[in-house]
Amino acid sequence: MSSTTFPLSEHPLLPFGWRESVDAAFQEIAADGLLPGRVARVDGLACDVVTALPGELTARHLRAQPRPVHDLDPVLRPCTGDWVGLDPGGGPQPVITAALPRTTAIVRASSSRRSEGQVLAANVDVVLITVSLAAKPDEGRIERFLALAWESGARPVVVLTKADVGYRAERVAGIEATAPGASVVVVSAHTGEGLDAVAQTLDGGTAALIGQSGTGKSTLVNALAGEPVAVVAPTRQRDEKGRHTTTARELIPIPGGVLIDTPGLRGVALFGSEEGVAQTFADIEALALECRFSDCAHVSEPDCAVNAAVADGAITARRLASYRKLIRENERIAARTDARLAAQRRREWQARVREARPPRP
Ligand SMILES: Nc1nc2c(ncn2[C@@H]2O[C@H](COP(=O)(O)OP(=O)(O)O)[C@@H](O)[C@H]2O)c(=O)[nH]1
Ligand SMILES: [Mg+2]
Ligand SMILES: [Zn+2]
Repeated sequence: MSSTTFPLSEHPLLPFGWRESVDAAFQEIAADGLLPGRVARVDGLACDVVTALPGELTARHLRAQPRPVHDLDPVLRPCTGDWVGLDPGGGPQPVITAALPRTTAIVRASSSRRSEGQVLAANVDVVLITVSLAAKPDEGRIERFLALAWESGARPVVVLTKADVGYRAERVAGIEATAPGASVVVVSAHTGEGLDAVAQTLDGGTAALIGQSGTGKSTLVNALAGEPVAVVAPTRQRDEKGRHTTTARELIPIPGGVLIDTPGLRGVALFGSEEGVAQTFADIEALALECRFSDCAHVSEPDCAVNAAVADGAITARRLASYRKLIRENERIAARTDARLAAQRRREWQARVREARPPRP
């Protein structure tokens, strides 16, 4: 079976994000007789994959021929949201032997081995960053999530949850100021407020939810799906240190798009996000162009436009400190070859995808 078996408008994977660009990209690997699918969850070396066949397949992945896409770099292993080609005939279990180049990827430093990257989700159009209004917002953490989101290549949207218990106009305004260029949506899964606005940001595409655990991601997924989907049925896994952790990631079709729920993240360490940090702090970067010295560090230089903005209250001292901190963090990561290589590869994929895109009619 190949992707050409179905007309685009009737493809069984439409609810999972199948679209013209995916269809076109699969034409190439369909020639090898591979079954197209999308990774719905990863559990060690096993991946749950949705395909045109009914139900979910559990497939293995390996360093495979003819397209050796998955080598030992964890960033290149299949992750939720990947479009893959399965060899259905290679034994008792289908094997993932190819993957489409990713259009976007949310990559953080692996929590236990900071020198490795970990992809939280791939091929997402939107990153929904959930922040609970029921607690005092941690702006530095929001900026960190935003840097990760901008770096992924997807559109960040800050979703302020639990408006029914925590709405405060000044809280919302404060968060808007930390997220220039991103949309900010206020929701309550309990009252239904803002759900349509969140759904509209998907524009028919795929959105990954990231945010601290307890901020209401799974509740939001259920509310958007309109039914309790089994998103919080965590699979028991061992992490790299052998401890049991609960991790579950799922690809969930909703009316008007696809959601990827990710496990709650206690923290996010950046993994090569220079661009992402620059976009997160676009306000500071724009001001820096007005500094007298082009290499101004915005500390005590004369005619520093950034410090002038801090002095007159346009930028908070906290935000400037956060900007500096994330830049330093990136510099430390950039000093490590493996992270540099991974960033390089990510750029290469993105370039390949851009080249592969069919010209617009
Ligand atoms: N009041 C209120 N509580 C919510 C809302 N959304 C989620 N919660 C509660 O917040 C807690 C964590 O929600 P959950 O969806 O598991 O968060 P996750 O860890 O981000 O997936 C649960 O007790 C929910 O009932 C909301 O809109 N309003
Ligand atoms: Mg959850
Ligand atoms: Zn300056």
